[in-house]
Amino acid sequence: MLLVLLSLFLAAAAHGALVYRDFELTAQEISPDGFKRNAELVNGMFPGPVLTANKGDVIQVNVKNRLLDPTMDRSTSIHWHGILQPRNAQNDGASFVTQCPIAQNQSFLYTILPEEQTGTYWYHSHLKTQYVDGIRGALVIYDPDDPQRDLYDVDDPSTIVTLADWYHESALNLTSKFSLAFSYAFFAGAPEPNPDSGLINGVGRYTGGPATPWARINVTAGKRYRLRLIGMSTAGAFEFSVSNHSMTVIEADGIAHQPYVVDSIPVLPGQRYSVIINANQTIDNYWIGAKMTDINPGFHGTSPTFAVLHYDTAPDADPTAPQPTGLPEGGIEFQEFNLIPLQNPGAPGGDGPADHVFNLTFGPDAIGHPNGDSWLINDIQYKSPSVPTLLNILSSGSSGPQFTPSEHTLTIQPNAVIEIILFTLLGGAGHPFHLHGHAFDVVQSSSGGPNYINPPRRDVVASSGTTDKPVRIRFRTDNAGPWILHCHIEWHFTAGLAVVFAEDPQGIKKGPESIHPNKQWGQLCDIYNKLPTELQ
Ligand SMILES: *[C@@H]1O[C@H](CO)[C@@H](O)[C@H](O)[C@H]1NC(C)=O
Ligand SMILES: *[C@@H]1O[C@H](CO)[C@@H](O)[C@H](O)[C@H]1NC(C)=O
Ligand SMILES: *[C@@H]1O[C@H](CO)[C@@H](O)[C@H](O)[C@H]1NC(C)=O
Ligand SMILES: *[C@@H]1O[C@H](CO)[C@@H](O)[C@H](O)[C@H]1NC(C)=O
Ligand SMILES: *[C@@H]1O[C@H](CO)[C@@H](O)[C@H](O)[C@H]1NC(C)=O
Ligand SMILES: *[C@@H]1O[C@H](CO)[C@@H](O)[C@H](O)[C@H]1NC(C)=O
Ligand SMILES: [Cu+2]
Repeated sequence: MLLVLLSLFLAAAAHGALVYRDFELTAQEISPDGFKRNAELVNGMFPGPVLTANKGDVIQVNVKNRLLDPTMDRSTSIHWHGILQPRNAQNDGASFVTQCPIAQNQSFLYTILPEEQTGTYWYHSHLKTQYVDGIRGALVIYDPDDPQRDLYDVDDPSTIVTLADWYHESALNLTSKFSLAFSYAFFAGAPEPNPDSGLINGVGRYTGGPATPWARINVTAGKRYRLRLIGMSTAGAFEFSVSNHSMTVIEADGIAHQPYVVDSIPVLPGQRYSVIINANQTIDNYWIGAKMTDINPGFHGTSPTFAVLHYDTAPDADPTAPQPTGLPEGGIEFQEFNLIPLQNPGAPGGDGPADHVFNLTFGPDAIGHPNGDSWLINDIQYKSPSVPTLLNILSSGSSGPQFTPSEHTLTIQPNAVIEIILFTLLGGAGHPFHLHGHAFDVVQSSSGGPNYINPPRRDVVASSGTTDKPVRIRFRTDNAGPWILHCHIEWHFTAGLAVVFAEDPQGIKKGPESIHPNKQWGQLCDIYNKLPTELQ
């Protein structure tokens, strides 16, 4: 224990600072789109406070659970999305995978070790659908020696652009409504809750609602801005563009990529991009557009989601030009497959066969199945175990951990090339699959491939599956821990669209990669398991 602490502080001393923050979670009334509702907030804010650090820093966040509103989840856990957490899975924050939830009135100190990672990340509750109700915010790790620094002039918290969807009722309220109304297809088929609005930097409007002032991003003519786009929505996908300004993409999901000029870019739940905007147009106000759509065929259409790019000395007003509706005419549409990683490109295993291939076929179990209310992967609906996967592994005997069929946990060995095929008979637009513990190479995406030489590298991929072009991703097992792979549409995730990879269970228990949770972590389950059901 002492040793772990000591090495932590030595690590901080050797590389950077110790960044400490208090996150107090409370339920409070807010009205980001003009509609008042109770939401679950970090330090009273939506989005939560921006968490920034520099490369090499150690981040500690003390999460204090003061969630008292009975119409929302009152336990919690926080995931640091995209941070790989080597030898530190106990701080990944995924409920029932790497920890038991933090009970009401309890606190938990997360120690996050980004080590060499830099770029754009975010944090959010990882308990059921809780982040639908709030608890989400930006996490940015700046690189003082960014190899692409000469491409932009400004990169600070004012250039962070969060894209979120928003509902006028709590996730639990929506869940009960939808399961009553659609007994055959709770969140599995078309009927699932649609967001009421899209929010840019926590501000938006809903159809028929008041004219809430749009968020503004201020620029000075002649400067180049690194906008850090963060898709922190729960179902809605955004098509992002800035009128009269092209964008140069230089980062996807924390990984630097070669500059790629586009005019609009889709940002799905969980995805992030850095795009450079050159403020070289006539001094004026310009629309920032983020058309929100959803994969759901029952979705009520698009939602008007805008912000204003305001040049210094231009009037303090909205643009007078028409609002953009997506890709401008003749513009270049982003294609994921054109992204090339800046450093060490190339898929693990090259064009040779992977050591293990997992063919994950997914789809809803709904129509025609009277009890179907689920999403399945290879015919299994993921259900959280009562003993978190990490605790199960750490407390297992010499014969290794046992997993029940519904915790759909696949064991993978260290130093192997893993390929995952994400396949759905549904086709259509994408389900954004996110893997914890690894960034992966997208050797085949819906827009092209295969490419083993320099495919895009990221941590959320849209699996728009057609029969001949399923998405294929690859990673090398160099990070012992239990890592969940799940759809980032929260309604799908809670309905079972997930699997867990138990990576190197032996290595988790002993050896140089082993994981040593502290006493506070060890007490989480004891406290949580004693809670009355309605507080769990
Ligand atoms: C948490 O504290 C509140 C008062 O602040 C109390 O009403 C509630 O019962 C407490 N919850 C638990 C689980 O102890
Ligand atoms: C949930 O529904 C209840 C009952 O209609 C209502 O009182 C409450 O305000 C709702 N809560 C939220 C956050 O939507
Ligand atoms: C942008 O500039 C205006 C003044 O034109 C100021 O009122 C506003 O607070 C600024 N917004 C941000 C996000 O800095
Ligand atoms: C912005 O682009 C539109 C459409 O191409 C054009 O009509 C308009 O003049 C441009 N605005 C400015 C200020 O350049
Ligand atoms: C503005 O900047 C963009 C991106 O750097 C560039 O392609 C374009 O030519 C510039 N336009 C003007 C009018 O300087
Ligand atoms: C993956 O599984 C699906 C459904 O069983 C099957 O149609 C497909 O051919 C499989 N793909 C590969 C590459 O094995
Ligand atoms: Cu999905």
